[in-house]
Amino acid sequence: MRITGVETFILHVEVSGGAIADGSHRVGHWGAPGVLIHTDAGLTGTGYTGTHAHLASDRMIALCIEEAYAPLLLGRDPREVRSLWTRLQRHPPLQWVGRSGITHLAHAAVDVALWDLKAQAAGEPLWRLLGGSGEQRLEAYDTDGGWLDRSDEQLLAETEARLEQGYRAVKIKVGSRDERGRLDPGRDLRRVALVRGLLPTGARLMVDANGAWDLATALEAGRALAEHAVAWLEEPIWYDDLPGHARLSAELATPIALGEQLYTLDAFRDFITAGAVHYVQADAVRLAGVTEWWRVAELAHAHHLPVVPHIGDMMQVHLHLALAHPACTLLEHIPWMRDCFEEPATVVDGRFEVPERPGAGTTLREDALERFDVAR
Ligand code: 0YR
Ligand code: MG
Repeated sequence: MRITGVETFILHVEVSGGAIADGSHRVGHWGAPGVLIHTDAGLTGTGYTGTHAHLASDRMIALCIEEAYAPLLLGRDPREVRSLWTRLQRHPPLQWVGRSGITHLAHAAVDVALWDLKAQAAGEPLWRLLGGSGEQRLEAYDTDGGWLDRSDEQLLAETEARLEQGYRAVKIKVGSRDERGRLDPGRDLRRVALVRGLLPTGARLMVDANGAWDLATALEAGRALAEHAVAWLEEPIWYDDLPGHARLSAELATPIALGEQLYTLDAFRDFITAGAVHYVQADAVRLAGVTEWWRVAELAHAHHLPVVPHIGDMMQVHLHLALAHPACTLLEHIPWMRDCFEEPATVVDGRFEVPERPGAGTTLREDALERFDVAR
């Protein structure tokens, strides 16, 4: 099988309610700049990364795929995906301009498309190609609620709705600010208490600051979280602050989760060996695809740390990865991109259905490009 064509797209889909806010971002759309890799076998692989739908940066990712990676892919056998990973990652002029950021996200899209092709060529869903059994019904935790721009009333109504849908694990955002723009952990703790009050015994509550707090706030508010039996505190402080996270991990009773902003296996090695993370939230579309994600998952597993992937792909690929990797027992749920896929990841009674279609779950519906591609 040979690669005969490389074609890019940029999907922008609206988030729930038209806008959401977390501790660092306000987002109206989710972005999925990506790639269709065509072959002489008649199979097409689909891969994409996840962004905040900023058209200028999404165009740079698409351009990187078209101009820099496509020439390295044309004529190659897509099933040699791990060798191609090294070819793209270690291409000297590209290595010079980026081992993270735009080039890395572009590489993620390509690697996912190649794994999609490899699984399609094998006639198997990716989880099976990777050796999973499909018997495990993976638990879902819901992230699409508890955004900072929602009122207390909305927060409570959303929490009730999530419980009715069958979730037994939910995440809410912290990192609130007052009207003068100062951090307001008092509001956060009040909201944590409100949600905890609604949850049945045994249900898990997680909180996510998206890097908004400073160390002093994280230490103080983090100690108060323990009273509400918070299952993890996610990205409390600046993403790259390894010593800060190591200190929080050592001093707080609540476990630390992070990883959605880490681009490389090297970054995860440093956080893991420093004891700076308990829940490893590796994201295959922030790392350079399935290939690098699997390495991080194995690294975490060797340290007996759970992997709870962040889902920059809006679950499609990560559902396969989480079904296949023994470090995963829980996966994040956000439904924003459901309308884009032939077989969207689906939760019933708080557990994911097992996908059956050959490939990585990324095949787009026929009308997806028409409806959501902002580059055409
Ligand atoms: C919006 N999940 C997250 C969204 C979400 C972010 O910035 O990207 O809240 O991906 O932190 O854990
Ligand atoms: Mg997060």
